[in-house]
Amino acid sequence: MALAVVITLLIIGSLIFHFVSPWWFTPIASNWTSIDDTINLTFIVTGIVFVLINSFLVYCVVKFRYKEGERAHYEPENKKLEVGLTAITSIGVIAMLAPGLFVWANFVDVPDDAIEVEVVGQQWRWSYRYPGDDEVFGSTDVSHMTDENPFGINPEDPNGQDDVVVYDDGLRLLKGRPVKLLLRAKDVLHNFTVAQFRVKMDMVPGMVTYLWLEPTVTGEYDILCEELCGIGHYAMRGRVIVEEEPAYSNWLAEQTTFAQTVRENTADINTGRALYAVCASCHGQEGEGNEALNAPRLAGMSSWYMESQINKYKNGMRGAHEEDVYGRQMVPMAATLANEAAVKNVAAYIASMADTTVTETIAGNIENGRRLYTTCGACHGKQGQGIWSTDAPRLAGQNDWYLARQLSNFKNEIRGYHSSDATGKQMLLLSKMLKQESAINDVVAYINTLQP
Ligand code: HEC
Ligand code: HEC
Ligand SMILES: [Cu+2]
Repeated sequence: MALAVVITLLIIGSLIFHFVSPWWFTPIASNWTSIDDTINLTFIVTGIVFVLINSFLVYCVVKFRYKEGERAHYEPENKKLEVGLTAITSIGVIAMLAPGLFVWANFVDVPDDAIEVEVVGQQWRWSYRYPGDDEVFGSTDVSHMTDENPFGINPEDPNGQDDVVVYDDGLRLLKGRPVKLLLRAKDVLHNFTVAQFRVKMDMVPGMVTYLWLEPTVTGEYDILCEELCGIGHYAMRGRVIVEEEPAYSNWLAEQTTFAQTVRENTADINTGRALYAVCASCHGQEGEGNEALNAPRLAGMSSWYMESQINKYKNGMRGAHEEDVYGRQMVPMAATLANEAAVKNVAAYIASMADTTVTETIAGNIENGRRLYTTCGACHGKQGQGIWSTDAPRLAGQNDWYLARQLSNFKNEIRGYHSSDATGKQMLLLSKMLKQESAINDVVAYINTLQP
């Protein structure tokens, strides 16, 4: 009898939970209400079956419970019952699956007026490409991929010159206009998902997969990777911004084209050397860093990382938090670099500087640090040498006091918190794995032992 009561409570509890649960769909922001309808239909069918079967169980437990002197009746075959159950089950299964086929037919049939946008996934970031004024994408190939050409666009292809490349900003879509997203992966399987759009698709290296949708609500949503794609998988976040005209076209017109990124790449080290004179007062003549002035070593840092950080200071993504005492000092200094060319030139000069040696100031449990660093090495490299394809800078040979301060800045969310700072946000998420106070010192002490 107690069992019957428990099962009854289970049925009632499950129904109540289903209807008042706070974990429900986020408000939909695309045309794909049919996906919600099929999910709801599945809930209805499985819900009815759940209630019927469990109620039947309760009935049996009560009706056929043990009674003195009564014996079970053995009946292995019952044609009528079997035919009936098979028929009802078939109807239920068809009701759940058939509507999905119609939705799928829509899903693979992209409207003719859809805009095409390419999304590229890699461990662990997203970047986007628009076809430009000619509305045709340039061809791509892995053999063209370099740190200056992460999409691998064929430099000889005239269609590729006006392609708009977006690395650091989010994906922008136009409200009310169907869009076909062409999905590519550079390294492993990823999966492009925006919960509010209801559609998702795997990204497979060597293939171009696609999905289409029509954004219906303006706003900003998270892009998630829903394929477990490696150790930093959870840090693979992006954002999509749905806008109306003219904001969308204005934004698109401001972005750099592939041809522009190639042209800007011819950095001039001598001009950079002259610009560095300002920097030397804090970072040192040789770029060796100066602990008394809290300025880290710059010598030998790769130009892509230097550029990204200087631009972050310029755009308010770093050094803007009021508790970021040291970062704030860098903001006016970054502002002395008037344009993109100046940033590239000084970064190229810094990258050309010879390595300097640093003195250790931090002690910690190196064994524990080594254990913690296994995760870090996936992005920063086993020897802390830095890896451009993961956007993770070199750590080996950096001033340890600076590394420790950055780690606590990330942990306290005074660096990497800005909504446009995708790479900073990754590191912010990762820094949370250094839970104990001593973990920062341990991992930094281990980094001190690395020789790239
Ligand atoms: C007034 C002293 C000062 C001057 C001058 C200065 N910096 Fe800095 N810089 C700092 C400090 C302090 C930090 C560390 C910020 C932090 O701890 O968050 C820093 C950090 C940086 C970083 C980040 C390094 C990293 O590993 O992320 C870069 C890049 C940088 N500076 C470049 C420059 C360049 C280029 C110039 C010259 C245009 C310059 N700095 C001039 C004080 C200065
Ligand atoms: C998912 C990839 C990833 C992993 C894993 C990762 N990092 Fe990072 N890390 C980054 C990126 C990207 C940046 C650059 C952030 C930016 O652009 O502001 C960064 C920046 C840093 C910086 C700042 C360096 C500087 O010059 O300012 C430190 C220090 C750092 N990471 C340490 C670590 C440590 C320690 C771990 C392991 C606990 C770790 N990282 C794990 C991606 C990663
Ligand atoms: Cu992924």
